[in-house]
Amino acid sequence: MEQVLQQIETFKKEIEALQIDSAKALEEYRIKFLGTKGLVKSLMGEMKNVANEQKKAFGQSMNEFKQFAEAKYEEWKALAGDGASDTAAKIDLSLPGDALPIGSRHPISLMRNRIVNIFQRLGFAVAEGPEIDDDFHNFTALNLPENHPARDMQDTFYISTDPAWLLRTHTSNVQIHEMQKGKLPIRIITPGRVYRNETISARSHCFFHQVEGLYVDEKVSFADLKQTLYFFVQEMFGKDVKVRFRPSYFPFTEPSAEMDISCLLCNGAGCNVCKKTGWLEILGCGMVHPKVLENCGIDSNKYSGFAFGMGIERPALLKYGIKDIRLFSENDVRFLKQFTGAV
Ligand code: 2NL
Repeated sequence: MEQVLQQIETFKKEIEALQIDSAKALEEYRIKFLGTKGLVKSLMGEMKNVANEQKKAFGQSMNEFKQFAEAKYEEWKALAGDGASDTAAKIDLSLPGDALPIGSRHPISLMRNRIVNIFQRLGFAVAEGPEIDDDFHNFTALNLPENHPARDMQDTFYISTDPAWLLRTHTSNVQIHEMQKGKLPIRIITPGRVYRNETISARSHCFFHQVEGLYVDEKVSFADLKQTLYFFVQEMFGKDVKVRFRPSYFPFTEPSAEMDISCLLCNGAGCNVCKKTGWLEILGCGMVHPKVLENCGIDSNKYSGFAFGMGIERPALLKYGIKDIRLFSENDVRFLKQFTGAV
């Protein structure tokens, strides 16, 4: 018994004298004294050799020693932070922290923000809505007839067919929701992700991004539409860019048009990007079909509106000289970090 008590005193002195200054030293200490094969455990094992009347006193000394050794361990561990640091007690808390590496915005976000910003300056508000929606908000309200090819399983991801819930194929569903609220006038821009059942390639993907716009008020005209989009193009691509409108067809607008800009790369002379035409198609637009207004409970005799829609991927490919649309969704850091600092 005496011998063991002396041992305890010796160990106490040893611990007092220790200089724990690294996570490694701390771990060595833990193993030596507190581990399953450590000294505390093995001294405890001496209990069986102690005379019965001394067991109580021995137990008390042992407990005290164990608590002392554990307290020391906790003290050092606290000094070393989470124990991963190698400097333990030497940490200088007054030093500035390590700067976090600055991330970069995704090129799709950059392009979306540029587009949205221009329309915000014209008084358009950003509206968002669900990526999963019902058949009415994605198709029926937009005057897409029951047998329209866009409704085909080949083109649309259905979550259920009866009733039909789907991944939206355009952000028009957001505009339908907004019109249903019945608060007029409406001047909104709806950026977001959309889904189509397409084979993934360098040029197309099964999800991509769109910005649509909608302006509904009394006496909104096609002239308003043209001037709004003309302003957008000048802000986006510069004052020298030329614009043309071509007649087109969408079930949800009448009349409908597509807007081209003079090719940014060859300035209209004809190159590979514009397929020798000198023009790039950038958006579709038109006057909101009266049936669409009525489907949303808006009086089409009193109100009219214009709408437009454009993809984000294509202008981003053009602006940043990217050759493969799949890079946008692979999240390869080597690709993404090239946009550090871009706005
Ligand atoms: C394109 C063409 C377009 C619209 C989208 C729209 C929305 C409502 C009512 C009427 Cl709620 N129209 N959106 C109109 C014309 C064209 O998108 O080529 N997009 C990439």
